[in-house]
Amino acid sequence: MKMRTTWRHTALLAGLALLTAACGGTTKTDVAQQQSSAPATAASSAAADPNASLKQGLKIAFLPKQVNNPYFTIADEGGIAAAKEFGGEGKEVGPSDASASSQVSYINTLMQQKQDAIVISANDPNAVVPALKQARAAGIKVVSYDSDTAADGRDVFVNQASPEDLGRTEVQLLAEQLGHKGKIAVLSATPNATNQNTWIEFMKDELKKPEYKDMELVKVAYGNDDDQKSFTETQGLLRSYPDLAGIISPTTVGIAAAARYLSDSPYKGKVKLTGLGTPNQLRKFVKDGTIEAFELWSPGDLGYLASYAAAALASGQITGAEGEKFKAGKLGEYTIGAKGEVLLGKPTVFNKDNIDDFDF
Ligand code: RAM
Repeated sequence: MKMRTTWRHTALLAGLALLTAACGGTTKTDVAQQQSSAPATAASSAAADPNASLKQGLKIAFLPKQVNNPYFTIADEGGIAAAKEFGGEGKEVGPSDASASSQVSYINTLMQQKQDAIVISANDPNAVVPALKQARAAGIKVVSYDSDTAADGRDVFVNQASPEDLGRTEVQLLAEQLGHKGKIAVLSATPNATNQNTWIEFMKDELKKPEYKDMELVKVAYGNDDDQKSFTETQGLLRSYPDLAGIISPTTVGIAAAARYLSDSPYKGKVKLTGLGTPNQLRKFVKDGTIEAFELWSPGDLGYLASYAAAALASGQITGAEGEKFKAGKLGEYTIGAKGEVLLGKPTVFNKDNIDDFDF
């Protein structure tokens, strides 16, 4: 990744261009918006000691939705780098598929290993909860990042961006490219993914506004964060709806597969594609005209922030209650919002003018 100052500067400029209208001016210390509609987390009864220093030698395990996903590789590298900074030890473990129950056996193993904290992106908000509850009862702190668990599965949720902004801006990005007309589809991750499902709800809500009266969401398809399945689902969408005008794929796996399919088909440049992807995976599709614009946050910063949140919990600095503050190294200070949520910040919109400024 480029130097931090470059990232911040470019992200700011790019973000301003398209996000201003949709964003309510939140900052990283504002109350985080909820990703799921789960009830509030009961913060631990132990009192937080804001002056406690971070313990040395903390063992922090990252459990992504799946390990063979470049997005999570970057996020977890960020988290492991943070652990090194605070004198801890980070590692990534996880399944190769993003199915609902694939993470449970990993949680059990991490519990046996007496990790100090588990940082998890949940494939299913509920399937992981019984195992996580056991881990928490054994004194392990749990931070969800990227995709939340039900509230009783974790202490803190580190949310990458406001889900409302993400859902609405995805629709806005596509609508601009379509002249606000035509049939559209969503190519999502797994049917149970908390993050994608929350964003899709906001997309549907955005589409209710009068300016989208000539746009119709015809289908939500699921590529399961599997490259081949996402590719086949894209093919299927175009077969079922030959007059499809656009696709939103709010998953880095989905958008890369859809772009590959479209770029090699007569639909290239005609069927518009947007969503959430990494600049390195999508650069060639922006350059060849398959994609005009897409969004993402910094995955490395997400993992880094989640790692510091885990360390602050494991050191007794915070308990996950609203209003508590902790320091996240180079990212500065964060405040825990309602329902135990911490918000990383705003995503960046990438297009042909700025994509070469990013390397991740
Ligand atoms: C995929 C995963 C992840 C999501 C990104 C945008 O890598 O589904 O959860 O946040 O896409």
